[in-house]
Amino acid sequence: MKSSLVILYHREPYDEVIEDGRVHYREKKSPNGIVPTLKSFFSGVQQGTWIAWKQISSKQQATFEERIVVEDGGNYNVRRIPLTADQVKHFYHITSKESFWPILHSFPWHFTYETADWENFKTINRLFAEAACEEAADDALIWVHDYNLWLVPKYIRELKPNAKIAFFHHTPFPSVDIFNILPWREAIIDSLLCCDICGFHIPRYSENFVNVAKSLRPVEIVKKEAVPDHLTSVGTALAEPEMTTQIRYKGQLVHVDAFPVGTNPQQIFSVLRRSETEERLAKIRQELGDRKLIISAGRVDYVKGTRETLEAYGRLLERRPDLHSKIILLVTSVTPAAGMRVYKTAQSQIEQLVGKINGRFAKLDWTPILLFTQPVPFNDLMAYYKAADICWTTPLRDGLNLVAKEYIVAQEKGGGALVLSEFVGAAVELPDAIQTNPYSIDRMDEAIDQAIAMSPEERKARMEKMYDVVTRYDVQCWADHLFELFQSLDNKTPKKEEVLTTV
Ligand code: GDG
Repeated sequence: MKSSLVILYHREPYDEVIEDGRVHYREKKSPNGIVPTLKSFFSGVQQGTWIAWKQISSKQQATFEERIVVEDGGNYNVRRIPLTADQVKHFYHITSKESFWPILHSFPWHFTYETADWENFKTINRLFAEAACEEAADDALIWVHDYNLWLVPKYIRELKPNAKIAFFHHTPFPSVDIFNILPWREAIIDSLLCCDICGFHIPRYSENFVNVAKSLRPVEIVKKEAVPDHLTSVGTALAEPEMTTQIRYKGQLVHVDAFPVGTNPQQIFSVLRRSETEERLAKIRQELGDRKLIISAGRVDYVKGTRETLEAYGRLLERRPDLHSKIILLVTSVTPAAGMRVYKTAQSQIEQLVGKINGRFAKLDWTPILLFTQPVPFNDLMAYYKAADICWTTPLRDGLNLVAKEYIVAQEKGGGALVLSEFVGAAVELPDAIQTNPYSIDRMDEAIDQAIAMSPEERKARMEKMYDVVTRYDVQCWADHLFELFQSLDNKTPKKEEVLTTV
């Protein structure tokens, strides 16, 4: 049976573990904001397929299963594209992470061209497109995720000219001056201009995309709109007053849209209600005693600004001896995938800095920073979010930042405070966070001081407003928006109820 929904995301939705000679599929351990979001999207699908790569050795080729069925909250096939270790290294670890990632996050000085393998990238993107066309029903929704699969829309369009293709960028999309550093910019933009829908988290990114497209190709601007009321339109670093919502190129109408990913509040509530989470939370609170907990969670990555956060914490302890023994900073800084040389420097800088600060301030009964470099189980993470007085999430650049939204949900209108970078997509949705500029020592210091000093009344008032936003614009709302957009394309598109019952 062909699928009515085909999702292409390069990583598999589970970890494959071999125990007692048998293969088991387990919840992914490494932190990743995208996999759980897309998994929840499948929860009500009648027939869906997820397409990902799978690294296999030559010995495994003979017994490799291309398609497997996953039953974790939704029934769907996973179609696996077998790749060699060398292909994975050059596609993901090098070309994606050392060439595209720095450009997407406006770190052009990290961009490397010489090691990129564009031919391998094209080959793998073509394999994904071919698999999608084999799996998709004629009227299927084919939804491609993230920059690793930038060329897939073009290849699908060649193989299946009438396919309905949506693309969503989970990262920022940089300004035209930065994006055009990529020597492959025309091929990427030509592919994105083959989509029916090209989605981004926020209007700044979608406008950046339109400006890049305009700079490289004679695209026609068909429609512009004011940004939706719930997104900040003026006065902050990523605010944008209006957005282009339709462009046309070579007869293809592309709907350009900005709809930030939401988190899954129901999942967080159900985790918080589990007895083991309640016990964990009680234990954390008991161990904390009178101490305040600040949490900073995320993957190891220079864009996440963990070094800048640690430096700000060091300065805080330096100028506020009154806080010694009274606060603890819990940092999760977990390597997302093994073997990425790009993260080695970031990780060792973090470890050194933690050692330096703890070495300078620790007492026998107080360690100022707790650093976890192994993934914290999701239950425990939610208990930490709930227990934390402050969530400090100040990336130098981040597409959205789900950590901020998860913290708000886990607080359940409690009295926590959120210190948030102005340079993450979520800042446009959360004007009630304490917003700060992680590039500025003064702004970072002021923000953490403000969070520590904020009255319980003000914390609660701000948290309530943010909770309303995050629970209203949740992952369900995100999925609904895409389906509404899809339905508006033409009436041949399957109705949402025909593809999904619930998300
Ligand atoms: C990409 C974009 C965009 C963190 N530490 C642990 C752990 N986490 C979880 C968090 C959160 C996820 O990892 C991180 O999500 P983010 O959104 O913050 O960032 P990315 O993974 O970089 O995601 C990002 C996102 O896509 C969605 O579009 O927001 O901008 O870069 O869910 O809670 N989870 C566990 N243990 C940990 O130690 N279990």
